[in-house]
Amino acid sequence: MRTHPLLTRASRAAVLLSTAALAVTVTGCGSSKATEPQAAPTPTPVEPVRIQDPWVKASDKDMTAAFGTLVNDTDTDVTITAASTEVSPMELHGMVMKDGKMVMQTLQGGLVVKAKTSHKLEPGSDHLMLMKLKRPIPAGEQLSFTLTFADGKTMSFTAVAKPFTGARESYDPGTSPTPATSGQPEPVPSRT
Ligand SMILES: [Cu+2]
Repeated sequence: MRTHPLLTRASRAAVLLSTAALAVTVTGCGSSKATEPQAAPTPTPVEPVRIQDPWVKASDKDMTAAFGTLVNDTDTDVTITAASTEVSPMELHGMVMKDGKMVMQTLQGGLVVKAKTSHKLEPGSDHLMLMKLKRPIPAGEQLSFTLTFADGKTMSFTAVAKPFTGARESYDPGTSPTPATSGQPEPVPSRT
């Protein structure tokens, strides 16, 4: 059986045509999909509070504190409910007058930074307390801290350790100062 040359050519053309049509359809579809903007979420991190000049009191004792100026640029009060760092459990402390002297005390209800104001954390005033240091904090060391806010958001910052000899606050309520545990160096994790 012989195929008619004309028919063969015609059918081949038809095949070519349909292939071309298919190709056009495919590219058309693909390109339309590609150009469609997939509205990439551009997160604009609005930190409720920023901290200026953060620093930690260098310490060879088992307690120390972190300071700095908390700045709230927003229109709403911001409450810091917790602070954390890897070398110590932390508390939010304020100073109260007790029996004629200033003692530090846990801030009940957190540390509030009022709207459009700055709140100074400094020796003798509110501070971020490091309660039981695992190791001494030498001057010059950089420590990372994380603040947690009432809405669950967090903010991290790095503070440098500075020598500071003033403001030897005593801690209320009557926690007996525990002598720094000696001779138990933490195992240093080796990074290979
Ligand atoms: Cu304190």
